[in-house]
Amino acid sequence: MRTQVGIVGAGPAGLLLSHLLHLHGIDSLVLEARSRDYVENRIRAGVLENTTEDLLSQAGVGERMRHDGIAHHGINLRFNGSDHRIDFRALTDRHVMVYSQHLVVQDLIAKRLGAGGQISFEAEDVAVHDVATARPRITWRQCGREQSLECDFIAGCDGFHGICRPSLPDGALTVFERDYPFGWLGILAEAAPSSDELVYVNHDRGFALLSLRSPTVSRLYLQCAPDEDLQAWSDDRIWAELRARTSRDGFTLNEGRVLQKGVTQMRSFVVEPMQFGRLFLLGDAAHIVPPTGAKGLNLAAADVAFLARALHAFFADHRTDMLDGYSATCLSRVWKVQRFSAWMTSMLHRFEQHGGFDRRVQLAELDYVTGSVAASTALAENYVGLPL
Ligand code: RFL
Ligand code: PHB
Repeated sequence: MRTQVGIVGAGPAGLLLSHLLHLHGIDSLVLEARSRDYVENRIRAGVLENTTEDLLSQAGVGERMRHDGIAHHGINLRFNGSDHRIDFRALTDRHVMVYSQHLVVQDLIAKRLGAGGQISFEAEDVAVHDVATARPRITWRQCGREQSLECDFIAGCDGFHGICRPSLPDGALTVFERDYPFGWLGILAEAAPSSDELVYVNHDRGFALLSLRSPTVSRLYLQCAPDEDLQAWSDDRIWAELRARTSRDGFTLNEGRVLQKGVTQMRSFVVEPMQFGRLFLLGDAAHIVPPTGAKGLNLAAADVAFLARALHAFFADHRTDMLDGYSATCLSRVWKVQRFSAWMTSMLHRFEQHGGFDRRVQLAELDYVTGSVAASTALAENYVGLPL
């Protein structure tokens, strides 16, 4: 088999890349380890930058998002028992869109399959070969049969635990990382959102986040130990902790049936460069941000936009300059987003090692960010998304 771009991974990065390439008349084949049902129902991100929303709309996959998504024109930072709103509309004239990642994935799969695109789900033992040559290959097993795909380029869109990054030779990549001494315990609950907009809470007991998925479903998070044992968290204990951390005069937390719970590790991670020979890394395969800035999916979409443009320049005009610049172009955005995500994380979480001095500096930072137009604008323009 042969295609122009072999794509490993049918997460948002791989699917969006396949779709944008199709719009440029470039062939691709997507190989995904999991089933279609699994990837279409994997609950993850919920906040799309204005930049990502525009990208999806311009690519013709924004119809359901525009109908069912909820535009948010601000967020609230809650500390010392009161709310401080960051008004995106007033500060940037832009907004974010609350629309679940799994719906983005469903929309992209429907679009690709509808246009005759090829996605091989449940591909086993995917491996990449000869990436330093002009004829890279991908092999895998499908329903017990060995398969091989020759391509011009390979896009590694297989997430943090994928095979593309680890297949590169030792020393090809430099890793930059930071682990955090906490995780997030997240729940999806059948409860109307307690607030119209997201609330990020800094509390002496630890961080909490009130988010939502729809007018009847809330998404809520609590800072916890990185290796927190979910068994120790009954639904009652989760609600009691959420009530304690989010309390504010006049605020009532809406509670309901817990539909799903899980613990997420917090990590900042980047590899440089994001390319080796004819293998390009995109999204979580190349970088991870802690979720506090709601950036992971958005950063993946930005990588895709850059690579799609570069591949178009290559196939349409034989230009290699944009492919050569892919890693540097992406990394300049990646590091700004890393900075923002690490900053939001350090401003909002409880750090065990903090003494009274550090805690007061943290509260002063929140007070400054919410009190200064310059500082709130800096938060707002990063949250709604820096221009591509
Ligand atoms: P994905 O989504 O991990 O997709 C990778 C795909 O590759 C497949 N795969 C393989 N396929 C073939 N062969 C192999 N050997 C393979 N190994 C893996 C996987 O099955 C999968 O289908 O990476 P991608 O496309 O780069 O997308 C990244 C985003 O998924 C991620 O950054 C976000 O979900 C992060 N994130 C958030 N991002 C936001 O922008 N806004 C948010 O509000 C937000 N909230 C979150 C988040 C991530 C979370 N978790 C669970 C990590 C909240 C949470 C709790
Ligand atoms: C979510 O709704 O899942 C969500 C929202 C904002 C974040 C992270 C996750 O910063």
